[in-house]
Amino acid sequence: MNKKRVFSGIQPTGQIHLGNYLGAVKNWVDSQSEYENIFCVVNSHAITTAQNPVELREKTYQLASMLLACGIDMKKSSLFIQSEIDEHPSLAWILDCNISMGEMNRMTQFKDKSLKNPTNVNVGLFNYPALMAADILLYQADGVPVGEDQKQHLELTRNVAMKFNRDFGECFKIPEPIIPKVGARVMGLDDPNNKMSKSALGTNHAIFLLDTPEEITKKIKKATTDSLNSIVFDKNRAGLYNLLNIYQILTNKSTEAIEKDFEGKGYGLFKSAVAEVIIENLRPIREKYQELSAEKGYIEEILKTGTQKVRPIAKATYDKVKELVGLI
Ligand code: ATP
Ligand code: LTN
Repeated sequence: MNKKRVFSGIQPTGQIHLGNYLGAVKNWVDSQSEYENIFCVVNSHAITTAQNPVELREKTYQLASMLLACGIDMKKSSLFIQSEIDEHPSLAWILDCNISMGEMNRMTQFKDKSLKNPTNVNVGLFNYPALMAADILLYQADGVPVGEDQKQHLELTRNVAMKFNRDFGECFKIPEPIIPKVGARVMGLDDPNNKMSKSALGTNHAIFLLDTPEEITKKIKKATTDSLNSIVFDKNRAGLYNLLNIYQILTNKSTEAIEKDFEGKGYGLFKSAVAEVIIENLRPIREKYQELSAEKGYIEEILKTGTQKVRPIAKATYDKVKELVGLI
C-alpha cells in the first residue's frame, strides 16, 4: 500500500526550542512510520532576516544534526537543504504570478515580523509564503505537519495550488495541514500571550533543546504564572495553562489525571515536576546531538543522499509546471 507523503521545513535561524519540538519536530519523528517523509532545512527562508553568512552555513548543519538527534531516521525519511534544489525559487516565481497582492497582504506573519524588525522589511519577507508554497507543492505532499502559526500559509498554499490546477490543468496535489491538538502553540515562558519564538530576545523566553538541566530548572521556576496557586487547566490563566500543556504532551497523561495529581499542591511542586519531565525528555536528544556534532562528514553524506532522493520529484513537478504555463 502506498503511504501518504508529508513535507515540512524548519528555518536555521537560531537554536531550536521547545515550541519547535512540540509543535512540529516531535510529530515528524512520532509519525515517521505512518508516512513517506520529506524534511527540509529551509535556509533560503532564513535570509528573509539578516544572517551572517559564516554563521548561517554553520547553523544549517547544526539544525540538520539536531533533527537527527531528535530521531529523524534516514531509513524512513529524507532530509535535505532547501538551497540545494533550484526548483524551489524557480517555482516560487511562477506561483508569485498566480497569487494576488490582496491575498499576500493578509499574511499576519509578515505583519508581525515587519513590526518586530522595521529596519529590514524586504520583498523576500513579504514573499516568504510563495517560497513556502513552492517547497510543499514541488513534492506533491499530501500533508504538512506544522505548528498553529503556519495555518494561514498553508491556506495560501492550497489556494494557489487550486487556482493553478483550474487555470492551467491538473498539476498539484492539494496538501492538508497536520496540526497537533496539544502543543501546536507553545507560548513564551516570560510572556505567555505570545508564541515561543527563536528570535525573541528575553533570556527567560524559551527553553532550547540544548539547555542544561540547571538552565531548564531555572527558566521553569521563573516562568510567569499568577497568584491563584491551584493547578487546573484554565485557558484564562495563560502562564499556568502553557506549563500544563507542556507537561501533558511530555507525560501523555489525561487532563483529569494531571489535575488530580496536583490537587492541593502549589506552584513550587508543580514547576519542579514540569522541569523534571522536560529535562528527562531532552536528555537523550542533547547526548545524541553531542555525538553527531563531531561527525560533520556523516551529516553531509546524509544531506547529500536526501537531496539525490528528492531532486527527481521536484524536477518532475517543475517540468510539468513549465510546460503547462508555456515556458518551453
Ligand atoms: P522564528 O522565530 O525565527 O520565526 P520559529 O521559532 O517560529 O522561528 P520556524 O523555523 O519558523 O521557527 O518553525 C519551525 C516549526 O516550528 C513550524 O512548524 C512552526 O509552526 C513550529 N513552531 C514555531 N514556534 C512554535 C511554537 N511556539 N509552538 C508550536 N510550534 C511552533
Ligand atoms: N514557514 C515555516 C517554515 C517552512 C515550512 C515550509 C514549513 C518553510 N517552508 C514548508 C512547512 C512546509 C515556518 O515554520 N516558519
